[in-house]
Amino acid sequence: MKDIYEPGSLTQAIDFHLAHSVGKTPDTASTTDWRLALSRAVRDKLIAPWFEATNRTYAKDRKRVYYLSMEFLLGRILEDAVNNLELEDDAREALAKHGVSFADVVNDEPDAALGNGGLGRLAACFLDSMSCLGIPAYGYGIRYAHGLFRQSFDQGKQVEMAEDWLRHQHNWEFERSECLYDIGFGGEVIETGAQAKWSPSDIVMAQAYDTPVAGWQARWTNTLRLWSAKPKKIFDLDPFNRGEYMQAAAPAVLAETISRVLYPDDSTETGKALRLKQEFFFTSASLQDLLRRFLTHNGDLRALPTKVAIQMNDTHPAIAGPELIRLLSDVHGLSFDDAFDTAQNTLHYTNHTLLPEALEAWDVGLMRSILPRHMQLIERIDDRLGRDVAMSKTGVTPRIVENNVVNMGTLAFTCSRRVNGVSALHTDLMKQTVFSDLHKVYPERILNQTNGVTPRRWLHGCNPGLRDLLNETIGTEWVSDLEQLENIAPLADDPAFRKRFMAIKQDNKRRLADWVAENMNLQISPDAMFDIQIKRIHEYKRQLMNAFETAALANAIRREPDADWTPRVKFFGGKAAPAYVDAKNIIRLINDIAQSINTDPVIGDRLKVVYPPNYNVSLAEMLIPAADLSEQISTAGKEASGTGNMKFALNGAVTIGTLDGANVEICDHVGATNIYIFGMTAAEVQAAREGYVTQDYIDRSPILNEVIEQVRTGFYSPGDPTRHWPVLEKLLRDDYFMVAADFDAYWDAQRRVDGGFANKDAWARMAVLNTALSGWFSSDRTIQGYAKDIWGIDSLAGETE
Ligand code: 26Y
Repeated sequence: MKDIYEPGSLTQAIDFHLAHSVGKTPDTASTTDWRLALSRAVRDKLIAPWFEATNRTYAKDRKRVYYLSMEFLLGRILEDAVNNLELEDDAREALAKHGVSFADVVNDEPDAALGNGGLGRLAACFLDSMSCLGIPAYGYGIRYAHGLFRQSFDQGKQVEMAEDWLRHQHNWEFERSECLYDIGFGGEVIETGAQAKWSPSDIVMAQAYDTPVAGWQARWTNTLRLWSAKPKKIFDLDPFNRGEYMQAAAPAVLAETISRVLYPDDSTETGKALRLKQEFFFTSASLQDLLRRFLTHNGDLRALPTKVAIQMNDTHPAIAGPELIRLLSDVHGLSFDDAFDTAQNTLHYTNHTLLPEALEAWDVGLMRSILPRHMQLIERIDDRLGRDVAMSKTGVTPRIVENNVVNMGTLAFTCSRRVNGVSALHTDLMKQTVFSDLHKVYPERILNQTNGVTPRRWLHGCNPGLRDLLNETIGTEWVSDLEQLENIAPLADDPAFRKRFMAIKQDNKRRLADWVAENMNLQISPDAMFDIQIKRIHEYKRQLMNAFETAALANAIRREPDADWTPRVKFFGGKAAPAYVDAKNIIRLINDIAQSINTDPVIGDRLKVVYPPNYNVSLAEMLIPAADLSEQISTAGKEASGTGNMKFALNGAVTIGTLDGANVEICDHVGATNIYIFGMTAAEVQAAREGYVTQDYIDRSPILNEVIEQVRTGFYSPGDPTRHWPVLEKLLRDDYFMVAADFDAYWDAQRRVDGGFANKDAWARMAVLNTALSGWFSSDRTIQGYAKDIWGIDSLAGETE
């Protein structure tokens, strides 16, 4: 591993790869060519630690973690690898010799956007942490040809375009053409005595592509194994020879459809059969693969739980329960009961949402037609659940199959040894709501693991200014032991330190302002407060409440332009699921409000609204370090955890938020005086549902009422006055997420924020304390919790060299 740190070697490696891997000379190389050459050079340095990690895992026969996830929202890989290997200075220097900018090269890389939002990004942070901690692990997912759609705005309306991250050579992965598994669909079950055999009518092949995931300083390197769908039969020559070219190509096209696109869907329902096929496709391939690996060193499959822990990232891989039971019993000959016990002791399930529309449920008919054997096994699992329920004498009646649908949450729960929520509040609500019956039957099963974020990408990588200040002040250990940030807490009272801390914030803001000027043709002042809400657009996240507050603030400024305003720039960023009409209407309204405010000379620099299109991981890396205020304003009880909230706090932004998800724990850690909490609690939200009338709340709030009237009369859509009526219609008919009820509390909290920001010293103190006291939100801490409480696994500690 020594070679990694040898200065100078990178220069030669880049030059070598530019010639030998890319086939270019320095004078003809484009930015992309340089990126490919640098990527190869950096990738080479991961290989030795990667092999070594594998060898050590085999040598010690260590237990492995398999993280099954439909989504891995990695973002850019090159810069992250450079950071983890601490090669930035070398890379910068090596490229500079050719007059090439390191920033241009890393920014040339398209994001690997194999995910929609929080759940997918969490999976990526977990991979990073498992490598950092030396936990032997595989991430298993789908190698989508097209990741999350690209978003643009046409007159304020969201337009979606196919994303194409693999168009240029993607040289982080290794294609494993020999690592192939058959994945069946449809057909019938042939039963002979007690033996059942599934005979599928269609077979698609899953082929592996491996990406090494290097941990901090390449102490350990794991693998992300993504499956790509390939046809069983490459090509049908007969129809081709008859000139029926389309027909000849059709079977291959159909097979490849399975890994073609990521469902651009955060919580609504879509093209059912294909999604179910995707879920089974990657789950089955992953299970076949891990069983093969287990069997190379072990004989008795009943010992599987001692060497393997499988984590199901939400219910998307929940078919793992019946599929593992099928493989263990139908294929490897265990009895059903042994297979069930083995599977259950191996599998664990994380729940990420309580929203009913995001809880997966498949029609029994659909399940039976695509996975007939699994449907039979699901019924047997349901019988076992029924027996446990009866034994428990709890009087509850949870079932997996109910009203002709398979409830995947109940299936996942029943097949798992441990089930976890993603924040303390969310876990409590799981026990009280969706899983209350199952919790009574299995009171030991649910536990909490509050989410976290990787400090490598979300501080060390994205905020070099702050990184350097921290290194200088408290040393470098914080990168892999984030709670050491507490050591800067006393410096919140040191004016010189505060000054440096805020100068870094100011630099980050200036960089963002330059980007906005260049890319959005809008001038914003870095002296204004940067107030940022970035996340998927969803009614429960209440971007609408923020938009209304923005409009109300503009009204107040117009009325009294010479009052003492705290200048603000409000940033919005996020995509709406293409089929989620109400969310898309909100995007258009925000863009119209932005247009109206940004062109109003009376408002000027007191308020600006910026909504950059195509929010993604890379944009987040620029926005978060530049934030003064972090908007975390979901209806209490609806945001399972949030992880953006943690990234902001870590980078010294102050939160305005409800007592929802992990905000509750952020408040506990940073202290109630360093956060702006407002609005109803989860319990109050429940209580307010009874007899809720939106209009009553609007009538009581002159500020909100004025904005609603403006929207209604076309103030933000002159020439098309009814344009935003659907937003109002929905709000008045069904304000399920209680925008109206929380509006005044939000407005008041924002005015407190104005006052807070005006006091520069007090604000800087809060900002420093947010960074100092957010160390607990490292995904390293989260993963240590999973390792100890769920997987029963040791980290690298005590095992080095
Ligand atoms: C099945 C389909 C409809 C579906 C697809 C994706 C359902 C849900 C999802 C994604 C959910 C998700 O991203 N949930 C988020 O997970 C984060 C990580 O735990 C949380 O921080 C966040 O609060 C939660 O909304």
